[in-house]
Amino acid sequence: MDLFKNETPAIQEILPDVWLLKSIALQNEAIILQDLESVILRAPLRHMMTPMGFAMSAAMSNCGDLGWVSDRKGYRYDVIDPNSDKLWPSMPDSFMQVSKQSAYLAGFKNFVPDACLINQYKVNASMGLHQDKNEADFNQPIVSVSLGLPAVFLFGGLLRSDKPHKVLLAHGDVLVWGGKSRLNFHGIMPVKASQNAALNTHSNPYLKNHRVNLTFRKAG
Ligand code: MD6
Ligand code: FE
Repeated sequence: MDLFKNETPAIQEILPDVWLLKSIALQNEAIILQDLESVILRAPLRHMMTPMGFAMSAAMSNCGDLGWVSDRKGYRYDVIDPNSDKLWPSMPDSFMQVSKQSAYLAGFKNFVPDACLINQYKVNASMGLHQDKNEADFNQPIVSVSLGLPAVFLFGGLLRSDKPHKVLLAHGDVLVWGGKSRLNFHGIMPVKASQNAALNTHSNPYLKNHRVNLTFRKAG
């Protein structure tokens, strides 16, 4: 599969060791959306419980060898979907391709994800500031693909109290992040209903009302 045809996508290091690849996932959009639909048919989106006992605002699922789960016992990666007691769906080739290619372009030449967390946000859903630290090797980057409604990504520092930068993530954008930023706090501002039609480069009715984020990691 030729991901990039003749175009070189715009890649920018927007903050130290944080790369934004604008629109890169649009090149394989149709197959990514089709694969997303089949994954969530097999492992439906659900609102996981935080260790404190609150339902998370984003609905989640996973594919790949490992899935990120949260419940009263804490956060962890598990090979089993607790809702079905089966393995998570395998990682589709289109997901593998876009994540490896994006990591490669950001300088991570041997990134092979074993986990893809799927977050679905309805209007007003958000994600509080957190660190990603359940993974085994912090030298591996994280690759994050945004689909559907745009969102403001908050990118803070190593302390929860550090004032975050704001980054607009639109449909098809990929963020790759690692190195000295790997453990920085980050979150998602409440997602707004579509206002700027120019950011809706798709015609998918589901994506007009939802933001979906695919977060790829080498977790194990
Ligand atoms: C989201 N993403 O974009 C939530 N974490 O919906 C994350 O929490 C995240 O996008 C680490 C690296 C990239 C991310
Ligand atoms: Fe995160």
